[in-house]
Amino acid sequence: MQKKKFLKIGIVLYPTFGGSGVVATELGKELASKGHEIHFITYSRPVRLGELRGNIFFHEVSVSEYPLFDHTPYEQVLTSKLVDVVKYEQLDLLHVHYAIPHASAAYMAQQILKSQFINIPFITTLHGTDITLVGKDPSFEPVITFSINNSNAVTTVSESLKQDTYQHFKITNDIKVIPNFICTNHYNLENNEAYKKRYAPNGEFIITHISNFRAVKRVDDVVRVFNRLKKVVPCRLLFVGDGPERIKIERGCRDSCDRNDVLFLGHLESTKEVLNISDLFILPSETESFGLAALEALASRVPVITTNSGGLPEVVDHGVNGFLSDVGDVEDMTKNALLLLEDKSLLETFSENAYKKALKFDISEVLPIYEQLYFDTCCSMSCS
Ligand code: GMT
Repeated sequence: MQKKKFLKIGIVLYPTFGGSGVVATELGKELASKGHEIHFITYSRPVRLGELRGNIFFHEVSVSEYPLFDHTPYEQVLTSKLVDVVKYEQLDLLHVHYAIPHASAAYMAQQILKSQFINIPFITTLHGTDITLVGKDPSFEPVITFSINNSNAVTTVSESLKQDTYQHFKITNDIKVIPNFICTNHYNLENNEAYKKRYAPNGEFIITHISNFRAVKRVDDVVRVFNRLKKVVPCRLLFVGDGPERIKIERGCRDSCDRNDVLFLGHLESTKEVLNISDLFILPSETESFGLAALEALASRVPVITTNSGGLPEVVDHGVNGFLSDVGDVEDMTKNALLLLEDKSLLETFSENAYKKALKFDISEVLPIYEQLYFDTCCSMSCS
């Protein structure tokens, strides 16, 4: 096969506020700006998609309810959609984000297309919870193992997730680490004192946490650290995002915190503006395959107080652009946060270091690695 300059790529993703959906959407947008044709395939329009351009398409997987089914078979509808889109849009490659059900649907679609003499490779990117949480449920294990081993290429977003995958499953396929990335130039915002004043009218420090409020994020540790900080330095806490734990945390804050000190901003389409006015970011997660939110904070020059679990030490350097503590050690997190909040020049140094670290994950570094993998995978499929 003659090497094409541009590929037609189908991207399968969860379209909501989770990091995997954000990474998949931003990747597709960047690939499109390089000239590739991108087809997003999922059940609703990805939140970060923005306006469609000439070479970006969205194919909705719409699942209708049948009275016979207690559970709607999304995977089968997705599989049929993949077959349809690959055939009629003449895609070169599928890139699926998250093992379940995307990799297994891609495998099934690949087999159906093969029976029609169409060969399409698929790449699976593992994002974390598909391996560390969902994957540990034995009822999914055979499907996850099979889909990883039968992907034409597999990537993980950190070295830690690669090791976890080998540890939890019987993997015979190679796994390539391609870290999450960020468009750092999107985070170079001007100082916005007026916006900062809205939340910190008396020059208080702004401490921020952004997540989907799942139990794994340990959001109550954020409140514990904040309440300790509050006794020593003037500060305000901004929560961005929403999810299962939010109501509990919000009610807890009404009892334990001053009404003006803690604000819940809910889901925001863009978090850059809030990070731009933040002094410190707290992410006390139980586990995190990478921690995209931490990288977004670093790109905004905000040092990160986090844990030493999963892939977080690959993103945050202890004592350089943030601090790593044991999971649940709120005393240590508080001590580390105070080291920065009580020393203006140290905070400034960490802030500059944060941006330097984020540059290592700039899209310009990571996109060529994905492109090379796409071409290699297409080539090895057509040569086999
Ligand atoms: O963290 C979440 O709850 C969402 C989850 C997802 O599937 O979108 O995020 C995972 O993928 C992100 C993008 O690769 C990573 O930055 C997150 O660390 C990872 N979450 C966990 O491992 C808990």
